[in-house]
Amino acid sequence: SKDASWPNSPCPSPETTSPFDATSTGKFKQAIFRHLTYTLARDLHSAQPHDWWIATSLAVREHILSRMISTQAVHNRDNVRRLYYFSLEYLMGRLTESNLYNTGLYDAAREAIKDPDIPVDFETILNEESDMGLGNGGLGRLAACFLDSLATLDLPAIGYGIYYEFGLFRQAFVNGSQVEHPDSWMMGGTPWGIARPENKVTIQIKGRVENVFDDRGNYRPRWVNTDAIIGIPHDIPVAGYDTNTVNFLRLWSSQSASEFDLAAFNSGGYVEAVREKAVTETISKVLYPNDKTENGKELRLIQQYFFVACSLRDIMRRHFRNPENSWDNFPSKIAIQLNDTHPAVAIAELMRILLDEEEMQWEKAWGIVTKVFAYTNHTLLPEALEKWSVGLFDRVLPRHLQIIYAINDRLLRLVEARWPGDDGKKRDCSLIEENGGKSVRMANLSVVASHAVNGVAALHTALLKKQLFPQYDELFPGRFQNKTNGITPRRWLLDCNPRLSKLITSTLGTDHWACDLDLLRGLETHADKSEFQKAFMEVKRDNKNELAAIIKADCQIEVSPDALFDVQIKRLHEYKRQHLNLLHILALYRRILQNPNLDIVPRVFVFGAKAAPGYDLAKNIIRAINVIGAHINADTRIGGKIKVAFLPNYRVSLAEKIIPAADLSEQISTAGKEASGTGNMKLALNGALTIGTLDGANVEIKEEVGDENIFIFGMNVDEVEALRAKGYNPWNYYNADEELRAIIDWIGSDYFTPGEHGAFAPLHNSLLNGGDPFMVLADFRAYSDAHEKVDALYRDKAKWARAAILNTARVGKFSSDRTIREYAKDIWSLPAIKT
Ligand code: B1H
Repeated sequence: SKDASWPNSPCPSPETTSPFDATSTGKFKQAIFRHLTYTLARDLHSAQPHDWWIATSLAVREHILSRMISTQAVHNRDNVRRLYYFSLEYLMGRLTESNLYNTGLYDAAREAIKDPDIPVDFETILNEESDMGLGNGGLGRLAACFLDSLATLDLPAIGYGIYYEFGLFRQAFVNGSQVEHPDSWMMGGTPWGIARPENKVTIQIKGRVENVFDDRGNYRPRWVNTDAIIGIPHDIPVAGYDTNTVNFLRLWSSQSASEFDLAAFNSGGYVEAVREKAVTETISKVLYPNDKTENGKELRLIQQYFFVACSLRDIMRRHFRNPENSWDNFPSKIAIQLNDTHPAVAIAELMRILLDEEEMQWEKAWGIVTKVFAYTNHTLLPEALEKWSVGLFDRVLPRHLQIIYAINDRLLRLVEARWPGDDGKKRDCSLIEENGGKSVRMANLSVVASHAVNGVAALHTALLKKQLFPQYDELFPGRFQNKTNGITPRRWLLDCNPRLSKLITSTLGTDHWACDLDLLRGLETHADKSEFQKAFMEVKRDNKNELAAIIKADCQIEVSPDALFDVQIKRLHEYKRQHLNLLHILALYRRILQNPNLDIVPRVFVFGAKAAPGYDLAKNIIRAINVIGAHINADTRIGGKIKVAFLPNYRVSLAEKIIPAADLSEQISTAGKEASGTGNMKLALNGALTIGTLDGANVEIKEEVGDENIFIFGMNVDEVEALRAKGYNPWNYYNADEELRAIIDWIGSDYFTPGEHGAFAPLHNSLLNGGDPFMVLADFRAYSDAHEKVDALYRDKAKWARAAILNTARVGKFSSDRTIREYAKDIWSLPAIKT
């Protein structure tokens, strides 16, 4: 059945313990058995590992739900200001383990499960959980980290999004090629999603707008002949770390509003009637898997509108059920953050509600809207800037299109007043793009309707102001600001790296660093002590052994923990330049073949990456890494000096295994293209050194860790632009560099795919005749030189250990707690509420 939420127990059983005295192992054990029996109807013999996972989750859920009820009771009673985070993506990963850590029940649960009656171990139980993978990459994971920090900082907040039945596809490799499988993460039920049918909402799409006289004789637009869709909320509790605050993530699933079309049904059209219903229910079926590019798909626009319309209704219901509230205090109680432009249609929807339903004057409505919304931009890549053709928009949301035109009229009057007669400025500012078929520019709408617009790293924000929106920066001075991204230290150190966490806690004499990450600076004084270096690198070695076992199981490749683990884990994109990494691997391979005695540090190149299913070049790069990697791994002539392991199905729970084991973090995007990156922060925090360009947050990581503890190479933004302006020609680099030429020719040959000519033609072509848009060839030599410095430093065990320790010690800035404090102060004006 579609609704896979675990039912709530109808009433608490008599043994239900109060949340605050049940931390003991014995009581936790009782709760597990109680749920096994009375919720799952299993006994010790029939219980499967999955049942033990659910029972364990329900045991911790009890504690979280009672805290959630009291948190929400206080927030509601005190009519507090709340943040509403609107995002089409939340990459939550697994929830049971992080909830155990955040509630302080981890040890009790682990002990409880040692009971001889429980035939499975703790790790097996936790591994039963499917990742909640309702996002593509960094943008979705950022939303998840933010939820953790919001709750931990006692900030009243609710996340809104879609309860996708299928999250990001599961990736498998067949002959080195990516194959996608559906991610049916809800199968078998999830204890973490709580259906709230009582809060269902009905919204409308499509139809047309007619103008009618209202009962006061005013000519008014009326949206008619619409299709109705029902949204059902599902709440995922979000427990803060070491605090009573429990916020929640409210995700909508769609349901058909019309019962079966009875006419069709009665005339024998049973299947047609059911199918009609199924179409409406496809809205929340599946996450679009195209990180960065999804343009022109009607279902995607309907998804966006569906969830923001449901969420705004839900916010209004909550606001107006308190008799003290009105539209006048709406902006003082409600802040909405738009996670990129994906939910930006909320701007037009709130205007529609105020103008058409509340019959408010334009200026008053616009005043409310601009006080409520703020917008985060996550990318400058032109193909990722959302545009909707006016024709499609008009078909799905005709009234909203009219409102956008009305916003645009007023905007263009403002532009005319500021720059009289300047048509260029009007073209730049307009919400409508006119070249070749009109389209709505969602980023422009978001900037114009928000009181604050932020980029996600210092460099990105500077480029946002200078390159993407210079006209708006002039028109709305002070609206743009920076909020450098962060990561939650709970999941990305405390939970995923227990060995390092233990070492840090015993060294600092406190575990408080998990909510005050700057305390890690206290490790600096230990960075030169050989005892501490030894302990730190022993942790790394143990983590590498664990990863080696996963590589063995998932890739059938043997790797040694003595090798340097060189890691690139992120979505596959040309701009992220996994192919630059591949060129370096081929260069090393060739150098060893030419000189079998070549003295290099043994390396394991670890990859994790999904490609958008329709992105052919990205898929070709995956195949090239897999096929060339397999060839290298099998070549006995090189004595195992280099190995390539591409782990399939990269996801949050796999990242939690790879990151603690990494020595080197590859952050090698073309300067100016990666807005921030967050994997770079996770890897540095866990003691990996970065090899990277001056892009995104790498710039700030370098400032924090110091130049000697990071390997920066290649062109900076100015140099990239200068080369582009001069006219970039990859052939110049190809012709001038013998080694580079040989490697690229190798890729172009059928050497690695005997009998299959042109197997890597898309990759080969993109590097040469395709013009190498991300300047891989231009940065190759600098990249290779930087790797030689990596090799040299790694040979000096003490120096490497020191640098690794200083990375961990100095990246406290990148805690999402710091990021969220800045949003709360500078954008949301949001006070914390202890409950
Ligand atoms: C980021 C996206 C993105 N930027 C469109 N933009 C999508 C755009 O499904 N879509 O249509 C999905 C995702 N994702 C990433 O955001 C940046 O590339 C990273 O550099 C950044 O760290 C991350 C979080 O800010």
